Amino acid sequence: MALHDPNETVLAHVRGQHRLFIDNEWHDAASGKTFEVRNPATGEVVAHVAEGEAQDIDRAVQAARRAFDERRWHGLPPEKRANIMWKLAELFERDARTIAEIEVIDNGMPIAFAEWMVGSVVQGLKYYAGMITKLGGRNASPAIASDTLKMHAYTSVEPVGVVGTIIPWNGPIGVMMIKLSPALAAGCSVVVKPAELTPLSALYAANLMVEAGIPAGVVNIVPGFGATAGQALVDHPEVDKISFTGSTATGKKIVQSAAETLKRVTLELGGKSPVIVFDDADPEVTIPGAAMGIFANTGQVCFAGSRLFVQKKSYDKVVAGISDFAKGLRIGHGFDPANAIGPLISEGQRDKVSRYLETGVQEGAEVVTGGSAVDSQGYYIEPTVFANVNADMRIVREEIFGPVLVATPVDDIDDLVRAANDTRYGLGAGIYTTDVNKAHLTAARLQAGNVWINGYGMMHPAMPFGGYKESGWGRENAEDGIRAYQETKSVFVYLKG
Ligand code: TXE
Repeated sequence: MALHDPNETVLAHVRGQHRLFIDNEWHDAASGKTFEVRNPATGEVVAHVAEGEAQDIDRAVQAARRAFDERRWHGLPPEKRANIMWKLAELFERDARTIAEIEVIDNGMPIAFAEWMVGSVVQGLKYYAGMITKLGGRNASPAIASDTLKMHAYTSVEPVGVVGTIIPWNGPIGVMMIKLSPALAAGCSVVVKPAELTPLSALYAANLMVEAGIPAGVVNIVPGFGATAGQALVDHPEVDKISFTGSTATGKKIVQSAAETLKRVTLELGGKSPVIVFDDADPEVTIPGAAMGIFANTGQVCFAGSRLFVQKKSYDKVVAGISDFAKGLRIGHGFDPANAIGPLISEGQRDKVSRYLETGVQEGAEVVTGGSAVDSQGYYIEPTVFANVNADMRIVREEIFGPVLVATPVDDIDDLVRAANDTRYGLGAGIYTTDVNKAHLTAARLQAGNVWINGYGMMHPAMPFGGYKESGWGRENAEDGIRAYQETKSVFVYLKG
């Protein structure tokens, strides 16, 4: 099969030297160590990247601290910062194809998915660039007075300081920028720790930060492993805030460590999101919506709709429809636009998902379609639908993070809601119905930070994104998103007389 050749810029970047980006300069790791990065579509090593550890994280944090204390970024007039962020958005737009192709090589995702993700980065940067000139505090109106005391009081909203962001591998540039855009708009300095499996797009973006005119030390990027680089960032006393996206287990560890210095923490964690289909749902909307709700990005999406609940009358038809849809999805390299399902990120993740497929069968679930890894050098797994499951099975309770859907027939709205909420997670939920009344009543009862009706996974910078329960703390995007990178100060002025 002839594949599209990546453009020259992509090849030059991937094959180039990958060092740590600190204070707008490139550095080797203090230890001199590097680590390998593989293309999950082929299993080949495509790059070697400097491996940051505690000493490098310290260097980056000190650079971020200096930039913050010297007010290099938040001391600039808001219009100037807005212009720089807008320019950064335009640079992402200019290089969108290049960044998308880097993601295909590094993460394995289909090119269309990568392009959508870079588009959402541009949208988010422009949204927050626009917000910078509208930020401000408020007055206690018009003056606070009692018989004995008169005063004027106001709040000022300030950047929280130095932010450490820890990024997963499933949407590398998208997740990095959903954190960086509001952090920059708030005026913070940032140290980014990309995922060890996918550091390449972040390092490409570093050049765009310099080109846009972001001052030295405001954005620093230190690739490395979680237990060393990530943990050092969480432990560092000069870091004021940690923003993390990743597994719930690591999120809990981060909270425990961050408690030592009482850092502010935002967490976007795992999910086992339900998708509810009522008898009156429109199949033309429901089948592709529910199928791509789980199979997009090979199921490696925090809000993947992995548990399907269908009202009994429609159950067989909907499960058969989604299974047929799954069979029609072409599996293969992300550069071929005909392929809808890319590889999983790593051999380890492929093996983990394979084990879940075996567990499902052992637990007594029925494989309706898929069920196996694909015999290939890349880390591919067939889109899989399990039926005949019950609420206690591991494949129903645990986040698999692969293209695996579990389907359950359910009676009425009360059962649907009860079953949907029967999880420790609460990130996303889908509802398919043509009855607008039922749609809103159900949405109100679901314990999830994001509810999608007659579609799945829509996101927008103006809409807060985050989870209930063990899916996280706080929200990204919108005004909630920037609040995560701000402190509020109350200022009181005594008025004599
Ligand atoms: O995740 P981790 P992993 C789930 C998914 C996957 C599983 C394991 O089920 O199979 O997690 O993946 C950094 N201090 N999700 O091991 O550990 C790490 O270097 C500070 C779902 O990749 O959460 C990486 O940059 N940082 C999830 C980031 O955390 C630490 C997306 C994520 O890695 C650290 C990813 C530590 N002690 C995985 N340990 C989603 N819901 O979106 C690790 N890291």
